[in-house]
Amino acid sequence: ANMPSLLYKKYKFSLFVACPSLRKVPHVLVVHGESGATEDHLKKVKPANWVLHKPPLPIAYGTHHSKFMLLVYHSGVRVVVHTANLIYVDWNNKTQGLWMQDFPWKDNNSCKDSFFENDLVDYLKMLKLPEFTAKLPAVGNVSINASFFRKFDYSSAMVRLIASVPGYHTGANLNKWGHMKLRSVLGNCIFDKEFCKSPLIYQFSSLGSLDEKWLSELTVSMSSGVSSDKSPLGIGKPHIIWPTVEDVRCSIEGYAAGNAIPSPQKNVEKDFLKKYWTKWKANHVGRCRAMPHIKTYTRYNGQNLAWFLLTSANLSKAAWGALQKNNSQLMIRSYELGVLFLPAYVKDLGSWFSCAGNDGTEQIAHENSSSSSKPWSLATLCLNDDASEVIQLPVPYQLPPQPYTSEDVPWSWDRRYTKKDVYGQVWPRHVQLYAKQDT
Ligand SMILES: *[C@@H]1O[C@H](CO)[C@@H](O)[C@H](O)[C@H]1NC(C)=O
Ligand SMILES: *[C@@H]1O[C@H](CO)[C@@H](O)[C@H](O)[C@H]1NC(C)=O
Ligand SMILES: *[C@@H]1O[C@H](CO)[C@@H](O)[C@H](O)[C@H]1NC(C)=O
Ligand SMILES: *[C@@H]1O[C@H](CO)[C@@H](O)[C@H](O)[C@H]1NC(C)=O
Ligand SMILES: *[C@@H]1O[C@H](CO)[C@@H](O)[C@H](O)[C@H]1NC(C)=O
Ligand SMILES: *[C@@H]1O[C@H](CO)[C@@H](O)[C@H](O)[C@H]1NC(C)=O
Ligand SMILES: CC(=O)N[C@H]1CO[C@H](CO)[C@@H](O)[C@@H]1O
Repeated sequence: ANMPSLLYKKYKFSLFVACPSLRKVPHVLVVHGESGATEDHLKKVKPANWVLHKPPLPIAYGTHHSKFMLLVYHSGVRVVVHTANLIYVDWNNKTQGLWMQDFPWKDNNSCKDSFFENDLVDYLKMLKLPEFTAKLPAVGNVSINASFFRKFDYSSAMVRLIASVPGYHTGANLNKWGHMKLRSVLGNCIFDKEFCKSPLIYQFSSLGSLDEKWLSELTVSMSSGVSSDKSPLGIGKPHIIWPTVEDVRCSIEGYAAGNAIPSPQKNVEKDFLKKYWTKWKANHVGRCRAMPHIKTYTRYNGQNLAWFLLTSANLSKAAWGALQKNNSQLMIRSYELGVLFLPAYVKDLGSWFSCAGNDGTEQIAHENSSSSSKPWSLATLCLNDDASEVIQLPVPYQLPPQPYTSEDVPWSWDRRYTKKDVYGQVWPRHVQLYAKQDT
């Protein structure tokens, strides 16, 4: 009865098998990045209630890489941003991240908007969604397009959206996407003094062809923000968390896991990168052997976090964008979507609104104004402090990360590895899991 009416998601075949109930949803809009035989097959086998849409990719080597869902319920909308493809192995054998929050319909005539709403609608507009009409219990026949999503009240949003869309972004759009969006959002935030010059983590599952100049451009964005005395936090030292060959060999999938860590030697084995390598260690959450497909970026001091970003974006110019023309233009190739956790956006909600509640109507989210005025802070699960103003995020790796030793070799997928893995296999190994390998 309270079935979501719409779903936007990067397409993967196994969805048909895994989720037969999706056939009962009146409208499913699938935003995908497939082409060729996979796209043809998809068109052939799709149920009648599915509308397929491939967003424009105006720049070569771009992909639609975002992983998110907008689920429209009788009572509101559920927004889900995650890192896993809709395939078995991604959800069962890897480390992934998922964020979600439910938002109620706005009251009639409410014109309350929010950063979250504007960012979401701006992003959806860039996807050039096909418009269609749906009959929804809450509002009757309604046209479904990007602006439709303004009908929900996102004022309780706990995160900011950080998206990438392909294009040459200039002028007012320079700070709207990619790492320049992150730079501008962080630049408007005040952080605790403990984060002055504190280090950064870049953690992802595919490494683009980088150079030092671009990496410092990205690091300027990641280091953005001011401390309570209004002085800039200053540049943080980046650490790259990346699995070693031994991590992949000994993982629960063996070398096969390397298929989803698709980076060639020429990208991985650059001399200037050596100083950044640190290990994937996740004993505290039991995920050492579940290889990361999650992508996260954060700034930390001890177990405290200035901010935390969960995203689809790899460490690549295609995903984050590269400045051009004397820094007046940001060129981005791909679509990416992430959520940025910031202490300033944590709200003390008296109760959580849930779309899946009995009828959804009684659970309107509201801020609890009577609570203490101590500012919120973010931390890992390892912080030994149960102060109620601390939000502990399930950061999957241990901080601080340990640097590689002289024996550690960063994983690259086009080398030969002859030491047998847990399944007695060597690499290269042909892994046919689905038609087209996605990173
Ligand atoms: C909004 O207006 C519609 C009719 O226009 C009405 O059915 C509905 O109950 C109203 N919703 C609220 C929350 O006031
Ligand atoms: C809603 O749309 C359906 C067809 O899409 C139509 O049959 C129906 O009359 C419409 N209802 C209203 C109230 O416009
Ligand atoms: C988009 O949908 C909204 C509400 O669903 C509707 O009011 C608006 O006219 C539509 N916009 C366009 C450009 O068709
Ligand atoms: C997932 O891991 C399990 C062991 O935990 C293994 O049996 C299975 O083959 C793996 N699946 C894939 C597709 O790698
Ligand atoms: C580049 O931009 C800077 C500051 O924005 C400006 O001072 C400088 O003249 C520009 N250089 C060129 C070559 O346009
Ligand atoms: C608001 O916060 C106070 C103090 O934390 C708590 O005692 C109270 O129960 C909260 N009110 C609601 C409605 O949750
Ligand atoms: C889809 C996507 O953005 N993946 C990128 C991750 O980084 C690699 C570089 O190794 C790119 O080739 C992929 O396109």
